[in-house]
Amino acid sequence: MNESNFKSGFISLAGLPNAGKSTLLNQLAGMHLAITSPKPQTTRQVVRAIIDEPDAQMIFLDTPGYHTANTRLDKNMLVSIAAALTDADIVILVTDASRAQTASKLPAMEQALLERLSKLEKPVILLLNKVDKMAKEQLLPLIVRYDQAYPFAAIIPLSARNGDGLDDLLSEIRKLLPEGPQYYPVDSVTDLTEREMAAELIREQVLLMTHDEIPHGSAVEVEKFEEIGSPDRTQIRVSAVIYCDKDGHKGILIGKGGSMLKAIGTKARLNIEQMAGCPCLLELFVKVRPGWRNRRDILRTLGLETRA
Ligand SMILES: Nc1nc2c(ncn2[C@@H]2O[C@H](COP(=O)(O)OP(=O)(O)OP(=O)(O)O)[C@@H](O)[C@H]2O)c(=O)[nH]1
Ligand SMILES: [Mg+2]
Repeated sequence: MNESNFKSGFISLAGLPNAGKSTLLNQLAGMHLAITSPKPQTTRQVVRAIIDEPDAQMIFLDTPGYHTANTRLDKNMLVSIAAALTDADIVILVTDASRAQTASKLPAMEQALLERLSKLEKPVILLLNKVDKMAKEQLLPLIVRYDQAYPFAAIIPLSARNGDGLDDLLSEIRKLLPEGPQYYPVDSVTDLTEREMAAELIREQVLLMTHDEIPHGSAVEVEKFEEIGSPDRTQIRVSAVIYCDKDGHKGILIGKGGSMLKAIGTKARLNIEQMAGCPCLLELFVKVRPGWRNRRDILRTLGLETRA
């Protein structure tokens, strides 16, 4: 094939927290690369999924939900969104259509995001996500409302959860994708390391199993990631710390007689084993680090300090 016919590009998924961006990334990748949960602000870092086609390479970037910044962590998240938008060839704005149908106006933060996007002058595809949760006749007024709000390159109803509409999205992207090189070797799935994925899989269980302030106030650091057996590893040994904001949170995360930590560990271990393809021995600890979301040193250790 003539190399100049090869198409490639960076496609950033943007939108409000909980819109379904990470669910979409996983659906595109065909595997659980990015953690997802019903709690807003699940994603804290950009996660990439690389999709190869015979004559194209698409690099999807899942970004944190666009929100108001209160902590240094929030500000870092906004910086990483801004970078993903600046670097993008195509932007996909993901919106929860099942929620949007009840409002007559676009949410203020979504409006603010669109204003930002208009300055970047890139093609923006609107995804009306979660259509599995709504009646078809509710779609048309929504399409009209968004069409009036922004000159989208396309508006596509989709269910990130069951994959309906995915082919329409991919064919729209192929039309917009510029000619370009193969940025990553074929079959690179993501740029996350297994160690980073293990930390995220543990945090996912914290998000799913705890409530109130704890999900947002927790972070996970993998301190040890050992591979046993060479050249074919037979086991991995992971030792990780869950950081939390307050003593009270530590008590809840450990649970009565250690029950909560055990439940988090059991589920996370199964997911880590699936990711790694071998048995995993998982050790979990909980440490209190008050105000860690504003501490540059801790954020750096966690890989969440994006700013210079
Ligand atoms: N019914 C339905 N639920 C969905 C769909 N897509 C996502 N969800 C659910 O919506 C919730 C949020 O999904 P995420 O993918 O974590 O959302 P996100 O946009 O990445 O959220 P942040 O990382 O917080 O910005 C999860 O409970 C998903 O299972 C969909 O198409 N249909
Ligand atoms: Mg997410």
